[in-house]
Amino acid sequence: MDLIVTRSRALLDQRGAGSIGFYTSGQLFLEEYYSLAVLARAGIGTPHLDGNTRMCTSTAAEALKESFGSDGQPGSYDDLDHTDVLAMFGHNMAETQPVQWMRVLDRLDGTDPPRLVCVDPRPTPAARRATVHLAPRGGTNVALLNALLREIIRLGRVDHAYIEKHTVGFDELTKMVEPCTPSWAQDICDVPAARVCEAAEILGGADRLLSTVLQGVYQSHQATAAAVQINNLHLIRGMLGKPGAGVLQMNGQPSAQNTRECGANGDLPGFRNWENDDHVADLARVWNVEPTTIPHYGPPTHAMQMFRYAEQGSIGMLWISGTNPAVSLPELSRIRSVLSQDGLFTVVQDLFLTETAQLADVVLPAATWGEKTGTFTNADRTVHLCDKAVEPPGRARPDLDIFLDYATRMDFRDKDGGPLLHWHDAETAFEAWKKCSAGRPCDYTGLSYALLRGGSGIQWPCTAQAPRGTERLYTDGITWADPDTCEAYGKDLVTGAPVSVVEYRSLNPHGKAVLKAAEYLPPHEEPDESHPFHLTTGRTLYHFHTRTKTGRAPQLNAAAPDVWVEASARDAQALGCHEGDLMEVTTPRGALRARLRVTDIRPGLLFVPFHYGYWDTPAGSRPAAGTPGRAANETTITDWDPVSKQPLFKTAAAALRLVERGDGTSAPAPTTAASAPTDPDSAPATAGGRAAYASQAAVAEENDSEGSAQ
Ligand SMILES: Nc1nc2c(c(=O)[nH]1)N[C@H]1C(S)=C(S)[C@@H](COP(=O)(O)OP(=O)(O)OC[C@H]3O[C@@H](n4cnc5c(=O)[nH]c(N)nc54)[C@H](O)[C@@H]3O)O[C@H]1N2
Ligand SMILES: Nc1nc2c(c(=O)[nH]1)N[C@H]1C(S)=C(S)[C@@H](COP(=O)(O)OP(=O)(O)OC[C@H]3O[C@@H](n4cnc5c(=O)[nH]c(N)nc54)[C@H](O)[C@@H]3O)O[C@H]1N2
Ligand SMILES: [Mo]
Repeated sequence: MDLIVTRSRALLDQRGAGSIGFYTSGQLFLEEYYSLAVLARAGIGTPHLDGNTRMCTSTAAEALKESFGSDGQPGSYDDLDHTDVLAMFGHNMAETQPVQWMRVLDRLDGTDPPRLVCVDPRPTPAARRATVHLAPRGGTNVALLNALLREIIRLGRVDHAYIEKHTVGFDELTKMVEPCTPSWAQDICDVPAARVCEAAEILGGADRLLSTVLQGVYQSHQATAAAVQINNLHLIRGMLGKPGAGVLQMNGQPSAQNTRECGANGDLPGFRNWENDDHVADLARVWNVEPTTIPHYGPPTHAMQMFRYAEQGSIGMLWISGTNPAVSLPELSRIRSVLSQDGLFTVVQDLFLTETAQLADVVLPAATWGEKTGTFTNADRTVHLCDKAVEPPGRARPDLDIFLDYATRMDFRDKDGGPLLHWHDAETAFEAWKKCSAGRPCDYTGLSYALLRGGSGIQWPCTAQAPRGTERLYTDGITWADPDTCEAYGKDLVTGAPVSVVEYRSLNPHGKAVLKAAEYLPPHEEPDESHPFHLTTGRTLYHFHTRTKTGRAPQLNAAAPDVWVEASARDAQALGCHEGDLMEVTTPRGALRARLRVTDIRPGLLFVPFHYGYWDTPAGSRPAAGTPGRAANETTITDWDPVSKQPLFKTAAAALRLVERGDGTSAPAPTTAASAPTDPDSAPATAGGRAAYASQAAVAEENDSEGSAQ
């Protein structure tokens, strides 16, 4: 910590606040993000603070800002119990939110099952249960959504009273989607026009429509444009703010919502608008600093840009907490070279010696949930308290303690000379955050640790007026889109150029929801002769991200011990390849090697899970320059959605070739998931084993023997 403080002081003296950057997570606690945001924005005074939420949910946030003027999930998870049509867009819920999926299975197998519409190019478990499954070409969501909107408008399945009262922009939207016929969409998306019509019938006929949206939408070149069309679907149908009718622009990580609320991403805390001087002044009042202390002369720096600054040398210190960018960022050869530069002082705060930590100058061992206390907020605004259960091992410390220690050593002060971070533990940090959230959409002022200990989660806003929290937003009109209160004035969906306050005022003077239309644009990288496949990447049920935890859980690891590549039977046959063959997947950025799994995936598409870092994990060896590794991100591109700046992990052009015939052993891919083989006999079924069973007695016995060993 001495070394970090010495280096920070030197950089601040010599090169100013812009030479220090912070890249954090969607997996810490609210109290930790808030402390980090205060120390970075008002202590250091740097615009360079973002989360891995940039890879994850920046599109969710941006889509909510575009449509409703502010971040904040309109719907509630409880809507799953009431909906009559559930639509999933680019969301493999059964594998990535299995607890939620159990709730859906209860509905699907219950007395009054909802109809399920699933938009995903892979045969996910949800797709297999869907009433209508649309499997579009990758990167064509906007074309498909525009055709669906067109059909719904054409059929007159719109709520004109709602549109009139609560929205602006319906005429522009109608005009934009008018030429987008189902047969036009068929040509672009390669989905039969009849299926598009069928889906439009179901979506248009729903009494209580619930949509969920995730990475199949967010990680592509028109991410925000597509996510906004799903908001539009709900707005034109008046499907918001009532039981069963809502949009869930989902989050992936457990506390990504908190990263955004606390402004540890590229936004200001409390969904304040960095372009609104009153909002900045209000934040300065909360922190008791001068407004000029808080950088707001331009947009806060997004993560992809921070790595660019580090590459170019203007950022001289990068503090990475709770994320493993040497596996999770696109174009890994570049990221490795950025992180290994002599000129960059890298601090990594993690539970394990990850691929990223191995490249760091200083590693700070952190404690994780269960070893520390704090709150986290779900995608549907539900706040939970997570109490410490055990001591952290060794010298690991809670992230909060690490940040507070740094702030103390740096002697950050407010304008009266008092400590800038005047809290000392999780609960006092929470109390400080409550003051910062007051009067904003994410108002926590009615919450307390005592209240949160009293029962399960409570949804914000929770205030004196709404002491039990708020189940759904926008039950009575749109509340945060007014030009004076909104978090953002929006951006052009094609270029990302900001809409000015003057334009916003004239477009939306009364603070209604904005129906923003977008024309379809083809993906930036399309298959060609040398790279004939479309490559997409994502997740499997049994692993979480870069496997720092799940790779250490024997049962999970055994279910999916190594990387694989999915291809259709048609493509495998054309290449003369079979289940278990060792393949090389190449894009213009790099290559990876993986065993082949033949599935019912859409022909022309390849899928690689992104969980596997360097070879021989957990603390593996780095691929030598030029040799193929196994990480999906060896192949992905440094490119992002112009609005949300979220990278394009889902669309690349790739070549596939055989390296070595398999010996008859199947690919290390689960059979219970989207990776299920077309031929069930080609791979042994993924099954649990003894290690999956635990009894209270056995656990108690184990604890006893550990206790006596200590
Ligand atoms: N088991 C497990 N669960 C997790 C995680 C994990 O690592 N493992 N991570 C968590 C996190 S942080 C996140 S963000 C979520 C992510 O959860 P999801 O978004 O559900 O997961 P992904 O596998 O990234 O992508 C979802 C689907 O997008 C589809 N897709 C690809 N291209 C397109 C396209 O162009 N259009 C459409 N409509 N679909 C497309 C893919 O086929 C894939 O099935 O999961 C969370 N839950
Ligand atoms: N190709 C491809 N790349 C992707 C994606 C994709 O779909 N395809 N998805 C993207 C998405 S949505 C996401 S969210 C990212 C995820 O990418 P990462 O954030 O890099 O993935 P994780 O493995 O979850 O890394 C979290 C790290 O935090 C550590 N950690 C856990 N809890 C704590 C804690 O309490 N404190 C501290 N200090 N550390 C902790 C873990 O050990 C781990 O090393 O990957 C992105 N990258
Ligand atoms: Mo994510």
